[in-house]
Amino acid sequence: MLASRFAPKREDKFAFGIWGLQNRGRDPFGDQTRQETPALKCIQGLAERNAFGFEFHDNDIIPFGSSAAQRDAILTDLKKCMGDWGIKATMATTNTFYHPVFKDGAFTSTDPAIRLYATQKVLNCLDIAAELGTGVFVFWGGREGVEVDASKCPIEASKWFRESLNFLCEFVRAKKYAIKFSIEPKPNEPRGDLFLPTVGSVLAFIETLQYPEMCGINPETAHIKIAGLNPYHEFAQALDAGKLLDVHLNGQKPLRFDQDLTFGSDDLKEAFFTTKLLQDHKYQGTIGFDCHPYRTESDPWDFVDRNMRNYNIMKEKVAQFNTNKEIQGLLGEIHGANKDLVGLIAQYSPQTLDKLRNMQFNLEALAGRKLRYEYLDQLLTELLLGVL
Ligand code: GCO
Ligand code: MN
Repeated sequence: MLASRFAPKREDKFAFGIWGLQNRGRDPFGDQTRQETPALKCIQGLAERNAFGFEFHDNDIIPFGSSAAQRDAILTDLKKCMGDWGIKATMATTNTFYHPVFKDGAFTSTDPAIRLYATQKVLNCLDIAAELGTGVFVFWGGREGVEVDASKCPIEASKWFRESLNFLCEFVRAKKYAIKFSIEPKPNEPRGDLFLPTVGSVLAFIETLQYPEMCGINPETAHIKIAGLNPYHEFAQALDAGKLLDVHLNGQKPLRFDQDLTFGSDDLKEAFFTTKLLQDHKYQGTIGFDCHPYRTESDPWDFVDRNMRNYNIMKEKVAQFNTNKEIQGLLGEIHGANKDLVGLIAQYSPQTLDKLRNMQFNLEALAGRKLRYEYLDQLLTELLLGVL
């Protein structure tokens, strides 16, 4: 039996992308292995399991090509379901990758009509987000990239994307929607190369926009590991910049196709440090999971439960780590060297410059310091394995 103390509570603020729950188990080599769980069933099931919210693409809830009347009827049902079950729509996004019109990009298509169509599709989805009270609006550029570099210049592609984003920011301001934009980086898949592959590239791009304060990032564990990078560090960079609007937690073996595994199912230390980062730095957003049940599953519910449990288990491990006397003692030693020098160059002045120039360093003593990292890592390993 699984221990009940890790069962999720509303105040844990967990949310799931419903597209992961709707997933029918198709892959490039095989057909669907289960029935699609309808959107309202996904949302109800999440609420029953104490998730705080759900995330959605326009077409996860409103089928492509629906009429205005169909849209309104669907939204009425959805709002009723949200009210009845007390669940929030925490993140909205536009599907600008599935329809063949987007085969060579949406905002970065070489055809201005396609760029305008994508921008219009986002406008419509922003109206839905506002109606549902959603505060974070994501841009995941699934088709914004190339296989053939001869086909378009990345600088021009950035210009096109910037133009749409600036226009959409103006729209949100004009409508007084309480919505922020969040760009989700990914290095590749489904395109050979995607534009804006990492947290750093998104941060730099945001600064070129007209309203950088309206835009942030939602990094995803899997996307970072597809690039062979460290999710703890990437999430930290977004948080440090004050730009972490949402997170997409999941699991992924490094440098492979996009696996979208359950959070904590593949790399416990990484899940621990991601959790530690969000807990220690009092991240205020929702804890979003963007992943898919194994193709072998018949329904999404064991998968939903264990993503949330794994986060809560890691939360307990983080608390143990932060209060473990031996670990904290060791960290105290590691960070305790030459404390009197801290802040010496915090403020530039001719006097501090002079001080720095004249300082004498005993390199042999500095280089000789003992760093018991093997032992520290073993303490963490034993803590995670439950034997410390
Ligand atoms: C992926 C992405 C997507 C996006 C989502 C939001 O599979 O690479 O994670 O799932 O997060 O589509 O637009
Ligand atoms: Mn994602």
